[in-house]
Amino acid sequence: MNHHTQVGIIGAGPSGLLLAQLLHTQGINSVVLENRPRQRVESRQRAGLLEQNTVDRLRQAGATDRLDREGLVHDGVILSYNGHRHRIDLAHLTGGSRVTIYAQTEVVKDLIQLRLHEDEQSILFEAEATAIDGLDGYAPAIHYTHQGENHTLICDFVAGCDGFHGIARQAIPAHLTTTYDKVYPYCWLGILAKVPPSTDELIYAYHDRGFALHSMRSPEISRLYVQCDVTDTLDDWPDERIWAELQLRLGTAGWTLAEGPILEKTITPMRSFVSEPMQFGRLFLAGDSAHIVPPTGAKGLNMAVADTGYLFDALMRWYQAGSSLELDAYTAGCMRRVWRVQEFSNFMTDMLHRDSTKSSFDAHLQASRFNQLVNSEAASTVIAENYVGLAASWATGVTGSEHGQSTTFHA
Ligand code: RFL
Ligand code: PHB
Repeated sequence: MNHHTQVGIIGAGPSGLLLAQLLHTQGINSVVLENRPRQRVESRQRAGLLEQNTVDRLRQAGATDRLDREGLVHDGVILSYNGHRHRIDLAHLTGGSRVTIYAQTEVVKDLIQLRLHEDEQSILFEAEATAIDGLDGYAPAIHYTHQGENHTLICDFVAGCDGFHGIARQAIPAHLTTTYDKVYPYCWLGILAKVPPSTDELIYAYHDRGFALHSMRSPEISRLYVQCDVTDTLDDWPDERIWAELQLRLGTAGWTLAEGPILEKTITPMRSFVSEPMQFGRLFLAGDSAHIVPPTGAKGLNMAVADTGYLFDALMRWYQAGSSLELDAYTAGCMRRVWRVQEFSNFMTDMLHRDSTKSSFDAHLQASRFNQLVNSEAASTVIAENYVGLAASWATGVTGSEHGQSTTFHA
């Protein structure tokens, strides 16, 4: 079957779903193709921290009713070095900016519910995009399989919101693409535990035994992570070992970590990745399909939302004013922010993890960064500004990445 929509969106992660909903608010129709079942998409444990920019975009999409009720607003964050804690007062250091703890699973559930409530055909689950063609013409096509049959979705534009393992990035000719990649020599083991958080604010801990993070999902559920080896499997980490390491790494005098039943465990590899350009003809990539960051800076979801917001604004300039200027400048506009966020995520990752491959000289430099943080408000301010999210001007500034190679978009 062939059918038509204005914007064909591959992937029902945060970027694809948010784009669909934002477009809907402006009367632009779209179809989201998602290869996984709805239940799977709604239950993948991932991000938990939203920048103010992200909350603002969700509000623009009309998707904040539950977030406003259930989101936990945090004014500060704690960094710990072998048990010595240093609080970064986000609100004070950034002139009032804060972050909100609200799980990606809930963002995704809210967006799916909103979209399907308005149009039940607007998201097709278990619909796998297999190829994209016609990107240099006026009517690109996404070929996909759904319920055992082949279909073609013809659209004005294709949004590649299909994550790191999707097909959209591959549709950009290899000779036009440059990729940058860094894989870290450690992983995160993440748990979801049925126990009230032992802290009001997130604790990121460097310890000589490795990194740990105390985050949360709600007043009843904690989310915690420990650094583990790249060769580790879940069998290497029985519950008792996880709690023992968390106690040691997060511990400080006069404080104990409450333990509870572990509901879920996963191991996540850590990588930094950028692919340029983020566009080719009428295809635009957003989110993890174009870039990955290690989770230490809590930026993946927030960058996905920032790209999506930028793409939405550019598409609206096209549909409402007939201007392709913003679409032409999409890669350059995104890359400026992408590289800043890459640097911040890499900095946080390097500062907070134990890396046995480092020279003792580099290990001393790493330790010295904590001393600077404790002694210099300016150093804490830099972290605070990046952590709460870059000002909108990073996304829309007049200069993009010097290395960006935006493909000219033809009307
Ligand atoms: P997603 O969420 O990967 O969604 C892509 C969707 O595309 C579908 N798909 C296809 N559909 C149809 N046809 C095909 N051929 C397809 N190929 C793929 C997939 O099934 C999927 O549903 O990408 P998106 O929308 O760009 O969103 C990115 C975010 O999910 C990601 O950056 C964050 O989760 C990263 N992240 C964090 N980000 C934050 O901002 N704050 C955090 O606190 C944070 N913590 C984390 C994280 C990621 C983690 N893991 C597991 C990688 C913590 C962890 C542990
Ligand atoms: C989370 O709550 O899952 C979380 C929070 C902060 C991070 C990474 C993950 O940096």
